Amino acid sequence: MNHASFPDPPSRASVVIVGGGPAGLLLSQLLHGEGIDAVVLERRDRAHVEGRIRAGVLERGTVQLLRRAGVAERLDREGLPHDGFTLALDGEALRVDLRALTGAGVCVYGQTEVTRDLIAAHVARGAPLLFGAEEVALHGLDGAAPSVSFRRDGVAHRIDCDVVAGCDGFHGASRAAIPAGALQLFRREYPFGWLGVLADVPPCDHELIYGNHERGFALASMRSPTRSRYYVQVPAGERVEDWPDARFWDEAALRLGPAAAARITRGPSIEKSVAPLRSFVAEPMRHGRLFLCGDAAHIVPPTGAKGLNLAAADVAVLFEALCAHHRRGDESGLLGYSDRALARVWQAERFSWWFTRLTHRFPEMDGFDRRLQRAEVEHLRLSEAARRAVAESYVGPAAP
Ligand code: FAS
Ligand code: PHB
Repeated sequence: MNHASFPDPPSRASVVIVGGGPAGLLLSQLLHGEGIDAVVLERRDRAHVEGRIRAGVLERGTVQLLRRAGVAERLDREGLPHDGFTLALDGEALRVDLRALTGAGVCVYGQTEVTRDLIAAHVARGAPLLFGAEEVALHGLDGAAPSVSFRRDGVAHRIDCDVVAGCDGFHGASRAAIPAGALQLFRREYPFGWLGVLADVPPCDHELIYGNHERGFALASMRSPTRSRYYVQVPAGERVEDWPDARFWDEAALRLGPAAAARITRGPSIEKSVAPLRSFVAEPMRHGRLFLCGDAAHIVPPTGAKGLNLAAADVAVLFEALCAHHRRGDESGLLGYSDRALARVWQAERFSWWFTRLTHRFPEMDGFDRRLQRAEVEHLRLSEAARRAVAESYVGPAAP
């Protein structure tokens, strides 16, 4: 295992963070910046975590939090400021001018890069980020002395702590450690997924294009002026093997409309995968001394580019609460964490569901539904107030 860069597990820490994705890494980086000892337990190895291709759009609040965490130098250098995006319904383009409507834009900078920047900061600080942590189990969550056990390179470990942050994603161990009767689960499974392609070709536009076509949704995004990220909606359970590059490019071009299609540069995919779409919320986001953050507590369809940003918003609230608790023994932030985080979560669930309904083809949709989608886009074209409402949801709230 590539543990050379990281210290051995301590026997005690103020905070044990389960999961070394963006939520766990960002929370750890912020806590260490305040002198609060946190340990991150990550199941996979560093190469796997740094190789994941996920989100691409950062809200202003997320950028500000990354700056506060001291990991925004490359982001400020390489991130792409975007002042708008285009909706293309059957090829007819409508630009939503985020900057004019809200005074803010978004930043295009891959989650992969955010993760790499956070890991590099942990290495530089010598902070305990333990890859290869297997069989993670949470204990004593209902009491005042929780602990987390795990195995690493065949050796059993246990860390006593004050608080456990469950940042281990939708399939992690944290939410599973909460007794079923203590949680209310709310969910929507969508009958489709996103087939994503990453290719070292220039983007077809300087901003994102969300395409709604009779055949389904497509998205033209990017990672840099020389690296593009495209998605097409595919039926749930679709196999990547059934989508050779040529078929993908043909379908993306068709769905994005002739104007965008004429500007698409095709090239070999360097990553190709299918992500399932779901909406999911677990309430409350706290159980005793366990606090759920990010995908461990909620999932949104990626249409509204909210997943990563919601994780960062949870981290901001939990970090503030942990600082108050650590410094002054003030528990109010921890007691109020779930309600405060869920208020933001449900706003993101609402927008992501609405944007997905507007831009995707649902199997049960008939001619009436299609006309409603068209009327909704026309309403956006005619109403600045309607465009402003969409723009405000897309750019997210200013950091507190
Ligand atoms: P993550 O899932 O990123 O991280 C959880 C970490 O916990 C992982 O590193 C995992 O290895 C680890 N872990 C899991 N179980 C563990 C255990 N038992 N013990 C220890 N560690 C454990 N969002 C967007 O905004 N736009 C997108 O385009 C987009 N595309 C996505 C594509 C896919 C395939 C997926 C799955 C998600 C996508 N998302 C997208 C959402 C995504 O970006 C998440 O919102 C974001 O990764 C949330 O970060 P975390 O909460 O840290 O969870
Ligand atoms: C991406 O670039 O991966 C991306 C951008 C915007 C979205 C979803 C994904 O809404």
